[in-house]
Amino acid sequence: MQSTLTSKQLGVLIKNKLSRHYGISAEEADRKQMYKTCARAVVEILSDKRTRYYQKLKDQEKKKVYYLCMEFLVGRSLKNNLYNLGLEKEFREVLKEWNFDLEELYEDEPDAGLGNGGLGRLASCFMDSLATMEYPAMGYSICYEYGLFKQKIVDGWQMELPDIWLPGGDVWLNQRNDLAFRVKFNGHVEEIWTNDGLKTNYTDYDEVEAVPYDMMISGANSEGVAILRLWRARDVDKFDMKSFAKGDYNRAMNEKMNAELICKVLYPSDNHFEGKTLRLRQQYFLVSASIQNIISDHLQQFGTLDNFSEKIAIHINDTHPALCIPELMRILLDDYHYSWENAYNMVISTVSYTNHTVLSEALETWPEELIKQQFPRIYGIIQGMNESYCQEMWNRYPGEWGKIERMAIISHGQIRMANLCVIGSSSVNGVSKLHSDILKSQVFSDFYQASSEKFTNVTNGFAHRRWICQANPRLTRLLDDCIGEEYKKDGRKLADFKRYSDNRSILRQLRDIKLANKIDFSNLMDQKGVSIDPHSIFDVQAKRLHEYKRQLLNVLKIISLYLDLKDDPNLVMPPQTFLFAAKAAPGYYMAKEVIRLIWHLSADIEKDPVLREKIRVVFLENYCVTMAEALMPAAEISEQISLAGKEASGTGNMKMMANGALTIGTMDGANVEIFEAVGNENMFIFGMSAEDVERKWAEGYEASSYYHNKEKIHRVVESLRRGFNGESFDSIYRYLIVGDFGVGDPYMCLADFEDYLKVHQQLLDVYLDQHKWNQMSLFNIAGAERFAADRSIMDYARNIWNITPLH
Ligand code: 26V
Repeated sequence: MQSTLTSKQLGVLIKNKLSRHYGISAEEADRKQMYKTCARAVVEILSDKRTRYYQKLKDQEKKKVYYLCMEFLVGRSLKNNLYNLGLEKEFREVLKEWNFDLEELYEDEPDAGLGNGGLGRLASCFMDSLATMEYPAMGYSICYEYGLFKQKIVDGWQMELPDIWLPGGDVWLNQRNDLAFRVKFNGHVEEIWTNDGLKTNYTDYDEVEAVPYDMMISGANSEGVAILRLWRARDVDKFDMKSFAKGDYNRAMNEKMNAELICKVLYPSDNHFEGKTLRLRQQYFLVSASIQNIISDHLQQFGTLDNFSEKIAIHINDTHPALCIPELMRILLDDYHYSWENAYNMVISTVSYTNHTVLSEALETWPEELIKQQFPRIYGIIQGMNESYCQEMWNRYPGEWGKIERMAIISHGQIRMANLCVIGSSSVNGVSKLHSDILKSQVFSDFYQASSEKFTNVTNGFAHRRWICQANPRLTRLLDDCIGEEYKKDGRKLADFKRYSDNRSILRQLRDIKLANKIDFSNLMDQKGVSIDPHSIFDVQAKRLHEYKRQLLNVLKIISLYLDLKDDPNLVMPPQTFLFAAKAAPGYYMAKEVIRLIWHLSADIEKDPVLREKIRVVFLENYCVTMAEALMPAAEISEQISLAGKEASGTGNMKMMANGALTIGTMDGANVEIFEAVGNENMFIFGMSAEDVERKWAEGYEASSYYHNKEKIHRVVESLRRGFNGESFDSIYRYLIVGDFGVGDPYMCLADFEDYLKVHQQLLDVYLDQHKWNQMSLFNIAGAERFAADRSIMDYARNIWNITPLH
């Protein structure tokens, strides 16, 4: 329910907090103090709400879901919680009395950037839906001291700076010392025979303490509150008093593990696996603390674990929390003495797994030796699972060594986390129809043959209240007027907006809204010293920088326009601004080269007053959730141009369509379902399909043949060697034509180039017909109906977790 606090009560609450924390009055507070105080007031309101909600859930003994994820890309919390609590108006009024502007206070909050991109933002959108729809749920992750790095571009080079979010972000965290658990690493395991059979004895281990910090997320207009529990590591006090008494302070401290290191920083790489020991320790730390917490909660409520899988669903978001499978086994076996078979069945029926990528370089495999050294008992359990599964498959497929080898958890000294997840869970899903099909037919084809019932699809979604209602208030007002407010609770109602597709006044309003949002965005960028013409077309590619996402293909298209204009400065072309926003993983050379290319191309164009009138390139530094919230409402063209078969889903594509942008894209990930939703006439599809791509590889792809035979391609690629703004890009030229295997770039930019250019031109032609464009835009907003995260969560709840909401 919406909170029923009056402005007056709120005023008292804020004044009390100011006095308690700072000993000052409202008139004396500065903006930072006021932001923190408002946040503290919201936390108090949320705590009360949570207490009531959790009591009800407990009384009903409802089944709960625990969502484990190494990343939650939360962004800001104040605005979202005030919106969801229905308290924005009251806060605004109270603050105004003291001459504070709520919108300005929002700007004082740092983003909680505890994630890399799609995976972590999805997890955060899901928390919002779980709370809003009142599903019993809790998220678990790590409280990184530094989130995803801050990006600075210096002369085209990406620099990474630490993201110091806790001063300012910490007000949302509620430390729970009462719920600390110990996590054990290293040491030795012995098996000993006792009267009760074989027992394991774990000795010489190192310990750290895991302390939870809870972040509460209010449901929108509901009684629900979701808790995101973030673990921090703390040294277990093993202070050696004897050494200290002798004056040997160093030795006295030696026993410490330096636990804080575990939670120091989020690994900044997405879709690329690096086998770093600290990362593995982070993963086990998350998993062990969370599973211990889940078990102790369950025992407190039910006094037995016999009904564990009836009452609990554990979801692992990608393979990163995969060790929760052997960890749960370990506790059931060693601490609660279940038989191997019973424990195994309990684990499988509790756990479900989502895969988020098919890129082979992203698949996690850890050396057996490392797992053995770090978590010897867990290693033993993985071995046991591997043996029993291989045996089972051997009985089913006698003699099929190759197949069994592919399905094994352990192979060639490596532990394959994806196989562990498939074997150790009852459900495996991809994140779009196409992606789930590829999982079945390629990545997990053997498993699909063996256990087809495990495999399913849940297409991703986005928190539409955040990404439409909060980010785009102008569009929200128009929607409210046209279709009422029901769509806020039920995203599917957005489809009603289609009724207005022939209403000229509404279409004009849509255009005005887009322009106003573009002006807002330009003003925002102006403050950062970036000038953007709000009357040019905003063509946006905003996502992590990765070869498979093909920002380079977009650049090649722009270079082609650039060369056309150099040849004929009088060429008629509507003015376009190409906006790029992307962070590259710090060690990813080619991604950083592409940023450098974008930057120098931009500088080159800026120097030419004729060119600048028609095409401009802007690299938006430090893309983050907060910037996305300003950018999505201003986007007119949404670039979703990954090589087909590679982008698992994409979610930026959904956010931009919902804000009225038209997609130019390939038939990849959720683009396929966007296409189903809006039809060919409301989208610009180009390039090879996933099947075409497979065929092309089988036939033999050679980038150089495009380069030699296609004049336009040749011209564009050549220009890379000559360079831009005085910088040559020979590295990219070689990447495109030669690549690592002599056949050119593995993501086939050149193969899709001509079609891309052609379709981009068609798009520009349509843009000139504003009526038609606005109509298409409207169909996209309405078509976003099926991409509300609420719908994804309902799919998970019904088909995978088997949970029901409070009401
Ligand atoms: C892998 C690794 C390897 C170890 C270091 C840290 C790290 C972080 C992330 C990953 C895998 C990331 C996979 C991912 O983000 N996939 C994206 O998931 C989105 C939500 O499902 C989806 O929309 C995107 O298409 C997909 O690329």
